Amino acid sequence: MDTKVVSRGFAGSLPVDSVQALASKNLKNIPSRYIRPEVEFEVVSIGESQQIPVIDMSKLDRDDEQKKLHQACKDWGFFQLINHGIADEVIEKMKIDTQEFFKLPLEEKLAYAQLPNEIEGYGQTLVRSADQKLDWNDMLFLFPLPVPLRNMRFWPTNPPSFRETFDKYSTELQKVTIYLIKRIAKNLGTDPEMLSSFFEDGVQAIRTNYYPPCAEASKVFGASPHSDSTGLTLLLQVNEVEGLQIKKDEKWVPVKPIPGALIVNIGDIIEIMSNGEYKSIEHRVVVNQEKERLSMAAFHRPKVGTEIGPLADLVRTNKAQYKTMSLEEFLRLRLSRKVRGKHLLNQMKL
Ligand SMILES: O=C(O)CCC(=O)C(=O)O
Repeated sequence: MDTKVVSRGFAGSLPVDSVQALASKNLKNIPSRYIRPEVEFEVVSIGESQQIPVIDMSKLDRDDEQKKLHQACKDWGFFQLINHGIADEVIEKMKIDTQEFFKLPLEEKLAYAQLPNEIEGYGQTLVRSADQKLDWNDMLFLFPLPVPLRNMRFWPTNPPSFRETFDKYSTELQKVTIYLIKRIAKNLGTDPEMLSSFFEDGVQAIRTNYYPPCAEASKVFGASPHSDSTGLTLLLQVNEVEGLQIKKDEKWVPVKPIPGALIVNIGDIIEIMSNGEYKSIEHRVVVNQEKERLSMAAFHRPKVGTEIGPLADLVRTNKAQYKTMSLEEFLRLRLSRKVRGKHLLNQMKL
């Protein structure tokens, strides 16, 4: 497999300081590169009624739950998934090992640091220029699937169980993804086996985010507003501290984590393949003044060689709304600039 296709060789990031190390200095005023005044001024919804839908995976063989899934994908692009079938022990162990990794001294974490021209490893997301504003976040970015793509150089060996835990967790997420993709295909009126075949042996990337507490929390982003260039993203809130907000009707809606649930969102690739019926929603992360927050975002993309474009079944009577291009071209476009809102989808529109 050509590993360059997914990350390597064209996705470099300029090295910047660890945010965790910066936060440990307890500075009253943080460096101006992190200050984003717009965070404070945009409207955040406070209504309890505006909460993302909850989908029960164990009931998806029933028509009513299947319809609920359709509405969730259409109206929200986000839902919380309960009864997903991943054993509590697998999730709990993943949470513990992740927290243990970020507790290691900086020098130990730096053994897994990103290399020039690669996004994999411990570091920050796509820093392209010396004056680019920065997110208040450190991350560990790995490609667990397909297996030949793994670069074990970046997989922590401390805590000692990390690799095994991560391998199990990634395999379980892949199974959930395939199941959901089939259910989504059914709702879209396309062949579930055909759509899921793109995602079997698909490219899975897991980004583990560490957001330290921040003295000027109301002025920074943990993650700048963006949509995901994936098919589906499955997010685990590792320590259940709130921070994720999604854009709905021009307001930011905070997502209240449900213990044990996974947060699922439609990515740009499913928006394109569904010819716009489902939407990939912009989201962002705000940080906390006192508490650290950890999350794991698992991005599921089709396998290398898949054409990214509206599915033929869905454009028989409707005009195609998006261009078609290879996954490789699509990812080059994605990685060619810093993450900003829905700019990638806008470039794909016809
Ligand atoms: O931390 C979160 O809740 C979301 C993270 C996210 O959007 C990302 O890693 O792309």
